[in-house]
Amino acid sequence: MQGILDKLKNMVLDFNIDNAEQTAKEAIESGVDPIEAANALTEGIQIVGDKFGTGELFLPDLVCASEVLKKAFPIINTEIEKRGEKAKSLGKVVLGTVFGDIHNIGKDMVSTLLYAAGFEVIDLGINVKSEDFLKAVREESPDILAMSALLTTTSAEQKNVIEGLIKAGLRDKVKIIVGGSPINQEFADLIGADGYGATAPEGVKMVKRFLGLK
Ligand code: B12
Repeated sequence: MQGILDKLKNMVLDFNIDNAEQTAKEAIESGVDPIEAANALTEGIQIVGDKFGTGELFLPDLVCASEVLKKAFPIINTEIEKRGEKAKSLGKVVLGTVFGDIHNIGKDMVSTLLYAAGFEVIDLGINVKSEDFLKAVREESPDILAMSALLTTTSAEQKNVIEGLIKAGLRDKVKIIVGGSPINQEFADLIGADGYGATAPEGVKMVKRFLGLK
């Protein structure tokens, strides 16, 4: 199994867009745990992101690596969903990446794992304006609002949304969880979120805890 996991990670590091779908299918056919497969892809993109951060790689490299993920993740996510428990809805989650931010891969992983765990997920997508989060909370009455932000600049948008909910008298109607690479527990506390998850599985655990589920 380690061989196919390394192959997934290396295809991100090698920007191997052409083989991405085929390798993802191969991984699924090999019987590997699809969550481990997703983690292998994540490890690869994190290395690329770090190298971009240190100036060793450039924006086109980031774009190519994310193209690999865009092709491989839907195949892996479909398998995670297939293996999930979809019998009944355990609760409703509204989810999105905040305004100004187009990173969707981590947000999609949170969405997939929540869905596979049995939650109804209303995914508002990327670059979601504060008013659209508010509208969804008002109209959908979710149990949980989950926000993702990958840029230091856009993480402040999570605070705007929470302030908007307070002003609209909706804050107490929903539990709010936040995540994304620049976020930590301290930031979550500072902006008045109810929880912070460093990973998608942590997010699922937190949602279950908030709803009194095991
Ligand atoms: C891929 C990528 C891109 C792709 C995005 C493609 C896409 N469709 O998403 C592209 C090339 C488009 C891109 C663009 C940019 N990017 Co970019 N990108 C990345 C990269 C390499 C990986 C992100 C990713 O997908 N990771 C894999 C997923 C699975 O991980 P994740 O998103 O962190 O999610 C996990 C957890 O954080 C958590 N999680 C995420 N959200 C949530 C939400 C909740 C509620 C919970 C509980 C958990 C949770 O669960 C996930 C899985 O366990 C990161 C590097 C990094 N280390 O994050 C840089 C990075 C985020 N990008 C960065 C930058 C600077 C940019 C640009 C500004 C570059 C530019 N000059 O144009 C633009 C901004 C565009 C915009 N307006 O949003 C910086 C941000 C620096 C900062 N702190 O502000 C980073 C950190 C790179 C770096 N080291 O400098 N990027």
